[in-house]
Amino acid sequence: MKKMKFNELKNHYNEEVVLEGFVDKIRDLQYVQFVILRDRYGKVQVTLEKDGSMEELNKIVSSLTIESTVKVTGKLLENEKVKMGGMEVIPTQIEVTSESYHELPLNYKDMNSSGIDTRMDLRFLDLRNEKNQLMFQIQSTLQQGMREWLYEQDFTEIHTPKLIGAASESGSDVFEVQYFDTTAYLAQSPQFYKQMAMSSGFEKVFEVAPCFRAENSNTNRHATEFTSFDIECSYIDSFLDVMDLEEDLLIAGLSKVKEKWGDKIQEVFGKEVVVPTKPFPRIKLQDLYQELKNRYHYEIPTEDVGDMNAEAEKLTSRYAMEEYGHEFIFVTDFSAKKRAFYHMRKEGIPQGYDLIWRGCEITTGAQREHRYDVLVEQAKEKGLGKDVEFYLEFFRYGCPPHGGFALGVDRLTMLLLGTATIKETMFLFRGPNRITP
Ligand code: AMO
Repeated sequence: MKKMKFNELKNHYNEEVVLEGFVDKIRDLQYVQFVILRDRYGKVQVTLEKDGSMEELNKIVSSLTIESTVKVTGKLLENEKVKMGGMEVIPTQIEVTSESYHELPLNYKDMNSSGIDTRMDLRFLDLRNEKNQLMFQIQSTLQQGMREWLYEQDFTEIHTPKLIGAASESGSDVFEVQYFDTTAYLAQSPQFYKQMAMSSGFEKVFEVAPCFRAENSNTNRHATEFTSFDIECSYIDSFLDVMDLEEDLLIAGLSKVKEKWGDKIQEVFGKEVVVPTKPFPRIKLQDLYQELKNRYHYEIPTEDVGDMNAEAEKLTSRYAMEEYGHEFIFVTDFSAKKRAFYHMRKEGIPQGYDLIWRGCEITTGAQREHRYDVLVEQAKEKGLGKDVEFYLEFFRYGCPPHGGFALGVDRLTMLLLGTATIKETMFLFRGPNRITP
């Protein structure tokens, strides 16, 4: 007898089926018992008459508790009167495979009944919520779409170490860990190693992996550990090639999501999945400042000059929609002071960009400085010494011109589905005040 998922049942009326799932609801009435089972695909009703023909099973159901898991064998019947999919199962066997002993500490079916922190504490239950389950299926599809596209373009998926001997982005914001009798650090990004792959002649690589940031920021978009979708490729002519590549990658990911989940996202999250058109609008930072000033009377505060901040990002998206009817916009020509030392510069201007989507930065990308002497100077200028010595070696024996970018997967999901915080779109959130469960 075949074990079936609940979305396959429609083709098996009048057959014996085996179903496994959680007990979602029980109605124990005078003459009949109903048990609603739930698996990740849906719900199905199990119906038991109390006419003496199945007393043993009636007893099992009488002592059954909500959220236990069961294995039910029985006959699947079509029954128009049953609201739940017009079908029911008449059981011949019920086996309780795991008993839920206690009243649930979280009403996971109603997300508004608990605060976000309680939900995070009890995330294993919170994730039983249908909307949450859907969120991770969608995130998975998004990554599948992007991965498939990269494989088609002949990219190699790599895995770089997360335990490293020196800071990988900047000296600050790095977690130290004791490593035998020395100190190691958690990788802030795979930046140096994906560039190493270019020096090694890999030409096109990507990695989907955790990044660790010791930033004490409690915003809706920051986590201390997040998943980064990192890309690097060789023999580019300029950072414009990197931007073109990112456009195609996002179009591939969002097309896949729209095709599979577009209607469901609209229904459950009230968000339209818009597959963007190429090219995405592009604007230089100084021109953007001018637009924000003229249109919205916004002036970038002194400490952020040469860079963006959360408010500027929000207004930038508004500008992109009003001016171009586009959800995405690339911002280029940041100040060298505000950008990493490994960005190539032309006449002092970093050859890189940020990509803004729905009011939030989702990517930093750039052409990298691959000329050893120049790179050494730029590292020195940022006060980086010993920490980057191993990295600088990558550029001494020939290294193709190259560039790349990183997309935050959790942030992307947050913006795609319009959740209030990144905590909701992470399997388990990690922040300054949370490293459990
Ligand atoms: P950057 O630091 O801008 O660039 O990070 C790239 C993208 O990762 C996401 N991100 C975050 N998501 C959640 N919580 C955080 N604390 C967090 N920090 C960053 C964002 C961001 O745009 N090495 C470069 C990339 C490159 O040049 O290839 C880097 O790490 O979506």
